[in-house]
Amino acid sequence: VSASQSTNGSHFSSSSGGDSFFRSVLSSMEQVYLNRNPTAKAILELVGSTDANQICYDHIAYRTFGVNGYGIDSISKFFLDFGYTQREELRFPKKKLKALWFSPPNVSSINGGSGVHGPLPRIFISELLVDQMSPQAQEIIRKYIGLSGAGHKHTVLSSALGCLTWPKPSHYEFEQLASESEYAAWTLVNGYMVNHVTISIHRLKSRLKNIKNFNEFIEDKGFKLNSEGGVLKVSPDALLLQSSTVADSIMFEFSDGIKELVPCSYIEFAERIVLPEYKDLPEDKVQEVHRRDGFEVGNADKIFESTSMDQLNRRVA
Ligand code: OOG
Ligand code: NI
Repeated sequence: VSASQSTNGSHFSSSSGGDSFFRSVLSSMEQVYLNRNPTAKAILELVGSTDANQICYDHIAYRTFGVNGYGIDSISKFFLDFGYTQREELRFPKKKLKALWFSPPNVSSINGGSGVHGPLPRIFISELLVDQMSPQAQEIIRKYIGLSGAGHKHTVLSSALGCLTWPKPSHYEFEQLASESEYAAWTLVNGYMVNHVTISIHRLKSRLKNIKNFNEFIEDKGFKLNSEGGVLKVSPDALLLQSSTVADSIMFEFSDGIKELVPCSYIEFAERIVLPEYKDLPEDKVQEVHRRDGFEVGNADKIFESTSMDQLNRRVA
């Protein structure tokens, strides 16, 4: 058994205590996310009421500092313990990032369950390659990680409670990091809080199950979508289509008393097209396993920009 494989996935079923505990933790993380991000909350309510159906999450994403045990592993452990399987790695050399994704165990969800009570989402976790940052940036990151003590052992708790495992930075330190990496600055003030959840567009029931219709609908309602490289991100095989909102901002009080808006989270949308080998399956026989799985570096690279100042300050045309 390779280290990356979960060994206990089969122990959990939808009726077991393990599954209900796991979903309760996800639900707490989701509550923190909804309370801090009014756009995500409004869109989930709007889509839920318009489509009159369950909303399934395609994936949930987190950001981390890849140093001294604070990286991907600090949060992936929890998902591996509850039956997830480690999948492919993605690299973003220019952004100095690495990511891994994890597929969920095969537990049947409560029929018609929505969000964290529906089919379990994939998990996407990235980390900043801290060793590749400038000495100044490394000094700031290592300072807060040092002040966090054993925080790396309790990342899931911090995500579910909605607090940082390290003290608040000064405004100057935040700006220093932001000038080098917006990802680093985001992670310093948002920690392990959910970076985004993604609505599974193809699992909607109305005309919104087509992502082009969906994007149009969302923009007509006045929401701003991330336009980096075009609103719709399309994988080279044309089977994974993604889009996302521009992140909300939240008032943050820095350690020196300065209060300023900082980017928090966004919401993403993903349509997974049926694989060529299953294209003749009748529509009512098509399941998630028949569709394009995984992620795409080219799409992800642009979705990361959903929290960038360029996107936040953009005016809607
Ligand atoms: C993650 C961006 C990538 C995807 O689905 O490819 C992504 C992030 O902003 O942390 O979400
Ligand atoms: Ni995503």
